[in-house]
Parts: sequence; C-alpha cells; structure tokens
Amino acid sequence: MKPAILVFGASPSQPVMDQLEAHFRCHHLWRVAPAAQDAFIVGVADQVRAVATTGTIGISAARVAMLPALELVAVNGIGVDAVAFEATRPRGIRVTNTPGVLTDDVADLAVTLLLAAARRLPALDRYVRAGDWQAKAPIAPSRALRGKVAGIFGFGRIGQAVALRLAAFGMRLRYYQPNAVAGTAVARSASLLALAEQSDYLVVCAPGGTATRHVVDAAVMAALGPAGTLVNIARGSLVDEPALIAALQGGQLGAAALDVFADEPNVPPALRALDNVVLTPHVGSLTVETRHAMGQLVVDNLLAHFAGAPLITPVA
Ligand code: 8YV
Repeated sequence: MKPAILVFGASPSQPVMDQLEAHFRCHHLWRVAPAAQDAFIVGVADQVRAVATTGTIGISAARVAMLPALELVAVNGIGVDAVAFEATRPRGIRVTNTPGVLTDDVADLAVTLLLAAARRLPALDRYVRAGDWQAKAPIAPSRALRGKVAGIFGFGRIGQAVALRLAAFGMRLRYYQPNAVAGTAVARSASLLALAEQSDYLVVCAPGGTATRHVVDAAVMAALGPAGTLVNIARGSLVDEPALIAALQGGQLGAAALDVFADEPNVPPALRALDNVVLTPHVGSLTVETRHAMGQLVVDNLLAHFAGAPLITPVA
C-alpha cells in the first residue's frame, strides 16, 4: 500500500502534485478550512507517515503530537524556523528542506527590492498613473547606487548570491554573520550594529528562529540612518516591526523594502500607509522554475525516505 502523507501546502507545479498523487495516499490539509483542520488531522492521524509542508507553515509541536506515526517532515522551502524541532527530535522524526534550488530567485528579488527602493519605483509608478507627469508635478531625484555600501546580514548561499549581483552595480560590499566565511574577498564587520553603521543598504539574508528574533532593532535601524534602506527577504521575525514602523515614520531610517513580515499575511496598516516602503507578499522563490524544483526536491526526499535510501537534503 502507498504510504499516507499529509500535505499542508500545495505546490503550483502540476507535475509535482501529480507525482505526490502517484506515489502517496495524499491527505490535503490545505483544502480544509482552518477551523476544521484539527478534526481532519484526527481522522487520518494514525496512517500519516510524512508531512509535506512549506517554509512558512512548518509544523507546530501540537501537530507533531497529533501524528503518532510521523517519520518525516519535508519542508518546501529553505527556512526551517517554523518546524518544532523540540517535538521532532526526541521522536527521531527526520526533516528535509530545499536548499540550493531557490538561491538565485531569492537573490534576484532582494536586488529587485533594493533597486525599487533606491529608485523609488512604486512612487514613480503611482506618479505616472495618477497623471502627475502631465500636471508637471515635481519629482525629486533618487540617489545613485554606485559607490554605496551594501551590508549583507547572513552570508550563506543567498547572501553571497546577493553580493555577486550588487557588485555588478558598482556597490561596495560588507557582510556580517557570527562565523566568518572562508575564501571571500568581502569584508566582515565586527557585529550587526557595526555593519549597519558602515552600510547604506542593509540586506537581511540570515535564518529566522529564536536566535535571530528582533536582532534588527531600533539601534540597528538608527545606525543605518536617515539615508539608509533596510531590505528583508529572510524572515519577518528578524526585524522588530513596531520599531521599524516608528523609525520609518520618525525619519531615523530612510526606507525599507520588505518581502517578509512578522505576522504574514497581516501587514500592519501603519506600514502599508508609508510612502518610503516597497512591499511584496513573500514571493522570493515564487517563480515557475524554482517552485517546480523545490517541489521536486520534496517529492525526491519523500521517495528516498520510503525507499530506505539516504535523504537528498536532510536538515542536520
Ligand atoms: C516559501 C521560504 O515562501 O524557502 C523558504 O524558506 O520562505 C519560501 O521559499 C515557502 O517555503 C513556500 O513554500
């Protein structure tokens, strides 16, 4: 009999969904209204040997506890901060994610956001649509990128891919993360605060989770300064969002370009009301090609697990 899996989130790739259906007895939780999901899980819990989830949904300790036969959590994403490892680890439940395949697209979005903030793209788009051009309304010039410093917080695969791209714009680069990265020509700052002080743009590429919660705080934003821009493509949890709103409103921080938020999809109205922000709905990896590749890794990890083969991309 095919193993039963619980699918927390659908992939936009039809071939991925078809493979899940072909190889597993799929119970699709994403089709169930939130209020009815616990009852749905209770109905299938005894059979469920694996969960296919997303980076943002992960799996809570309560849900792990509801699944007595759970062996594997396959995350369709790189971030595993939403996985309750305190619940999976003691039971030997294995976890996989999708590193590598999303690096370029997430880095591309980071650069897109940075450029959009630097050249004030949303405001200029609104200007043309509103007829302000014909009305000869004044347009303030933007600031050039060349020669400016991009500080990259979190210098893993994605951070390094962002650096590679920004170098092509003539930007100077620095990074900070607790462990120095070997073999890079990019200078490491002594701390996140020092990086913010030395940068015109701070690009957040570090993992979410308890260790990095609210590390981008009021002091870091003040260090980045009134002409500085915060870019976040990592997790909303890294940024103290009320402090960010206050800094943007008060002028201590110049601008922000954000793909991720503290409580998605609930972006605070005060943030939405600001003119000096660019906002996207957590779409760093949302391209046809990358979502297919991510979903394929989920399928391949599930198949490897049930074949007794080594997992393709296990989380240590
Ligand atoms: C996705 C992500 O939004 O990779 C991650 O950690 O946050 C994103 O790529 C998410 O996992 C949806 O599948």
